[in-house]
Amino acid sequence: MLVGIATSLFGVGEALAQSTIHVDADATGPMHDGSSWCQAFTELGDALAVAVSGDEVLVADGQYIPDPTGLMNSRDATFTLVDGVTIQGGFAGCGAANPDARDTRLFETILTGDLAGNDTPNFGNLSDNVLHVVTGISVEAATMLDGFTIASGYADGVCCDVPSNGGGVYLDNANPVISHCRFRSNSASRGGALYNQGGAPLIEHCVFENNRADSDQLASGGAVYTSNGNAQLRNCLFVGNHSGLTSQNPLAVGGAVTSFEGMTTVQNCTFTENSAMANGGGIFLAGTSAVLTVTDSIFWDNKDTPAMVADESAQLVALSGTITVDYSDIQGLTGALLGTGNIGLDPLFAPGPAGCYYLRQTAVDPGTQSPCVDAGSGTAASLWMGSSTTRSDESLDASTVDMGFHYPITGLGFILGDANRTGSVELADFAAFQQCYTDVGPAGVAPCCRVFDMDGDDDIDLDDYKLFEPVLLGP
Ligand SMILES: [Ca+2]
Ligand SMILES: [Ca+2]
Ligand SMILES: [Ca+2]
Ligand SMILES: [Ca+2]
Repeated sequence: MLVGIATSLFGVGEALAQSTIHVDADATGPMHDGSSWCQAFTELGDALAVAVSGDEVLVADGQYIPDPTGLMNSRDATFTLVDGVTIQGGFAGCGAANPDARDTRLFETILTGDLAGNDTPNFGNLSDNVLHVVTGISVEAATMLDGFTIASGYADGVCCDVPSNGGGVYLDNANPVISHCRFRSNSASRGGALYNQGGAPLIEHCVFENNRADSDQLASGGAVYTSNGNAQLRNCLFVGNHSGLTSQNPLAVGGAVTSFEGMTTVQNCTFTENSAMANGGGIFLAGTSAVLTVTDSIFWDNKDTPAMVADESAQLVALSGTITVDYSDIQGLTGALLGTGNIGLDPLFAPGPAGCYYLRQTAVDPGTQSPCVDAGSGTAASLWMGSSTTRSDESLDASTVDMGFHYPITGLGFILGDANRTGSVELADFAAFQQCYTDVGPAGVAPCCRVFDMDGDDDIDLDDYKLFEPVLLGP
């Protein structure tokens, strides 16, 4: 009897408090009301349809596609953020020993705009893809999207209406937190991965890789385009994003980011291998009252016209407006940007458990230490970087903050030669070794090839192969 009373009281309390709504593509049911991992909704859209402010939506690994049912144009399908609702991906879900276990790498949760499931590498077969994978309109700061891969949005409208902006995420006067997300293979005319109109989103701990702006003559912001807003970019990695890949887009600007009017704040971000056909391979700023504030960041090997050169203006440039940059590493630094604590030295990227853009450190690697270590504007702890790392052995950033993107702690360990980070060296790694071996030249070794510099002498040659082969074949 006492047990019965306790249960019913608990039930009442639960009904009044916030709800936790589960989503799992593999939920076994038989009910699918979101109440547990195996009774989860199998579609994210169904959970968002019933979520109200204060609810949390938890999503298990797998792939989720916006539902086009009932729409005149299937490409208008999108996941719409709900004000005050947090949406978190990366859970193990139904059937796992611990369904609440969370690891955004191990349990990758993908929101994709590829309705027909027919995309090919290098942006092939996009004509069926949704315009925006995620849409956020007028949501406030308690709204959160955390721990997802967002891929294959295609906002291919003609400049400059809504369908041309933000293939991955489209924000209109919205202030959400978007964190621990990975944006890849999204494209648009402006803001391939994310477009912000007038809002103040906080975008942190995100990786933007291989997104592009290219759909019309005025392509801009391969990864992010922010217009008349107050966007904060904190601890994000921008790598391999492009604005205008071909001569069809001769005016394309902002390989990684375009900031038009408003204020944009960039802290502890790394921009590398981004490019724009016209100006600003890293960041392009425009608008008479535009303000860009950059601290503790790295701009290296971003390129723009006339000859795809990685000089200072290819890293970040203002057509109009004001750039303030301090404690940052900028390739080709001329002094024209003024500021305090800036350097223009090779950041010496190093491979590690979760990627290619850690920093070389003498504590791990007997070679030269990256000039970006301990070169930032304050302590790591005071700048929200104290629980992440730039070191391949995953020691937390201590004392003065290091410049650039910080990786999360994975606990995976790291072995030289494991280019695809499976935890072992196998044939797939050998294929990558071959590509890196032929890649060697006067320009040096690409950051992701450094995983094969087995002897640590800054090249990939036969000496490295002699050390790689036994790891591949075993003793
Ligand atoms: Ca497709
Ligand atoms: Ca430090
Ligand atoms: Ca491997
Ligand atoms: Ca070597």
